[in-house]
Amino acid sequence: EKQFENILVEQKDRVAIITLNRPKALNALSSAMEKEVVEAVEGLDSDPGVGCIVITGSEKAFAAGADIKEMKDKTYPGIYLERFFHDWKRLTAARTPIIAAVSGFALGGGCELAMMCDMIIAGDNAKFGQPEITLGVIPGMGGSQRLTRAVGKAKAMDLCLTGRQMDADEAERSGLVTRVVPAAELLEETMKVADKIASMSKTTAAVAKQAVNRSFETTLEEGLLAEQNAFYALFATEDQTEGMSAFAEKRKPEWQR
Ligand code: CO8
Repeated sequence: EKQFENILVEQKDRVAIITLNRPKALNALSSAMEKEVVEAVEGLDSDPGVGCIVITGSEKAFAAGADIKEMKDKTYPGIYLERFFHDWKRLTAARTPIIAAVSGFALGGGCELAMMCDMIIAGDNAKFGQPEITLGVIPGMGGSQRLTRAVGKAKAMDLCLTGRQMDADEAERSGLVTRVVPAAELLEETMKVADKIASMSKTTAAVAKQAVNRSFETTLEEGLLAEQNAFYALFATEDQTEGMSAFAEKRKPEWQR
């Protein structure tokens, strides 16, 4: 078992849970935490025993942004040459579905980290925002791009230009979050979804995730072609044979994974 300093990693059946754990800084994202989260995700992603990854924080904060104290004295050449926070991108290369379970603040990089995940499930106390403008900067991990794709220009401009926070209900209405649940039941409700996903064929789930993500990168015609080819390709898997046979035989499928 690997020891991390800024996160906790545990596994329940086929679901792995990564808990951001810098409570004194409201889980502000540091470079050290970035390294650990990315390393943990890559390890879990390549583990056939893990069918879904949940990333969560504390009740008060999913993450209140990048660590402002770590960033404040950085210079342009410094931040550019070190490719500050570039490695978060590696999280989006994971094939395993990732759910962000958000309670409390998801601000700046915290909101952006949640948006890098495949689904966001929010406690009714969740607050989303891109307050970077109040610090004299702008979002840097996708806030101007993923947020705009998720909620549209009207809300994205509002959040990025005023720095205001959006509550869980507004986030759900706007299409940012998959569902809102009572804060006290956040992990329990998230685990139900995660268990369900993890009960599927890991290969099939990865292909489904990739197909949906493809729609953000390409035209409808190309996306449809990619989808159809992926569908055809799944007929080369034993999980397709098993899934369809199990249906016909009225039994539960047993996936190869
Ligand atoms: N960084 C560092 N420390 C933080 C951060 C943060 N982002 N957020 C909170 N903390 C610390 C506080 O400094 C405080 O520490 P201390 O006890 O030592 O003073 C502790 O956490 C508790 O915070 P508060 O006392 O402020 O708690 P409140 O409940 O009063 O307020 C808030 C909660 C509203 C969340 C408030 O803490 C806040 O406004 N935090 C900053 C939010 C913010 O501006 N986030 C955006 C940061 S910039 C960013 O994320 C850019 C990401 C893109 C980088 C991409 C690079 C390529």
